[in-house]
Amino acid sequence: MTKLSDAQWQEYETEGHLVLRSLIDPAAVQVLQNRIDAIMLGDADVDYDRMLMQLDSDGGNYAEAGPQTKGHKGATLDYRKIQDLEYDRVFLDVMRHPVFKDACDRVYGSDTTIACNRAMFMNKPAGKGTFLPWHQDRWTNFDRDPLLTVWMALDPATKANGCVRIIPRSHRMGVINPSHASGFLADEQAAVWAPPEKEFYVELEPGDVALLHNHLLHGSNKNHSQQSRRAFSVCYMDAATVDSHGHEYPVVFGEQSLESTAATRTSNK
Ligand SMILES: O=C(O)CCC(=O)C(=O)O
Repeated sequence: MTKLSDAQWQEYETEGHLVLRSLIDPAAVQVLQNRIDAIMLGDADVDYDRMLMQLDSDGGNYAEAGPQTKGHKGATLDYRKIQDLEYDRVFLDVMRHPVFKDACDRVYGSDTTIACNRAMFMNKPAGKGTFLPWHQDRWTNFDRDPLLTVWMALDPATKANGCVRIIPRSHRMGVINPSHASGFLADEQAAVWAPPEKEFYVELEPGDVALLHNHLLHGSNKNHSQQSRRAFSVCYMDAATVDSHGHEYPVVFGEQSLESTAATRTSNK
């Protein structure tokens, strides 16, 4: 598959999400699984000083997860998040999948150069994992909101192991907490906008991909199972986006090469 159908795109626009089953074939998924495990264990030929690596929390509380800072933090599979994966050729290749280019064309226009806001591994290690509160994927340091995120399952993602949960169609509600620097809802807002009866669990098999509108309300629970929940997620944005911190973002689709920019940012969530 290299392009989405118009019917699929209509579903994405209506619902704020679209699941693409088996987009990545099992052999390619295995390569990504092996690669991320090697990165976690410190065995990969990557520049660790360039990668944000965050250890998981012990008790599942978001505030107790490790610092979101650059560099390897020990040989363990208990990482929660690893960012800056666009600098790894294995992950960059899959980020350039033609379906993701098609989705970017549909969102931003085919002439728009596309940068990577963040390309990250999000993990809920077996029996661990950190609760991620309801939020929208937006940040106040940008002059415009990134609009498209791709979330790829590298393990089965289930309700039991903390798959992403969403409020379908919530991308149409606009920005709910505009003053929060990274889009989190206050508890009172979550009670109103994300009641349990409206939530939907995006259960996926390895190689399935969910396209998510960045304004779609989402979050995820802890992992209550012995199955790890490894995933790779990429946020694509217009490369013309201006960041108030002066950070530059690597180009994924367009003329400027990935290596000619320097991403020095960190991000919350
Ligand atoms: O992988 C997850 O659990 C969700 C990640 C997420 O929502 C985020 O980082 O903004």
